[in-house]
Amino acid sequence: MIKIYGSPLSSAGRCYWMMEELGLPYEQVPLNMREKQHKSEEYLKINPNGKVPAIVDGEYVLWESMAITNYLAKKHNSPMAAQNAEEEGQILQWSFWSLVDLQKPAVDWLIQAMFVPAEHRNPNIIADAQNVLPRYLQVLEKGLTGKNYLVGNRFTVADINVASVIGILHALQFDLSNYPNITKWSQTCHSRPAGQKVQAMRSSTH
Ligand SMILES: N[C@@H](CCC(=O)N[C@@H](CS)C(=O)NCC(=O)O)C(=O)O
Repeated sequence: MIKIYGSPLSSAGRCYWMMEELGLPYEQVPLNMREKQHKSEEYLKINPNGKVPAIVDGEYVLWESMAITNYLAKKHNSPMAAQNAEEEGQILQWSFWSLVDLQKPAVDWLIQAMFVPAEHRNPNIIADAQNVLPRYLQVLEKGLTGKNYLVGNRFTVADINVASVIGILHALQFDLSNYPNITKWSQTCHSRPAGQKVQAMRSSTH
């Protein structure tokens, strides 16, 4: 059975979401980050970056969360995978963009707000994130104009990848009321049974 390394609270969450969408069995290997299990010699053989997630699917090993969601959809011939080169380009466009541009400020803010003790918090990092996020959110808002989903008029890997990044903003209680398209689409994505299941997994994870 496929093994997914990393807690649903981490970037592994989007891989669990994909597996739940596919309705396939998997084994969760959460790894205790406080005990540095993600830096163990054994785990570094799976992901030499010492980060989660990673998957082991038989003999096949893969890391990078969005490469994993893409692989899983394609491997299982899901309609969530790209059906042609144009769709593939768009799925990768939104995925790379969300990881490189959108997630960076969101995670910087999340780390300050949730993991750095108040006395060591750097308000400039939070202010910088709050400053830059609207620029990216406007791109997504525009990209969703007149559309229910990002690519191909159906729920795809792109929606899981980008909506999981928007999930970080929900965790930060970021006010998305200026972005009606994002709000509606995110609600559509996160309210899917698989999205709800992963949310429940997150809530029961410490
Ligand atoms: N781009 C990578 C990022 C992976 C990543 O930064 N994971 C975090 C948890 S969300 C991690 O393992 N951090 C531990 C560390 O950096 O030591 C992906 O999407 O898979």
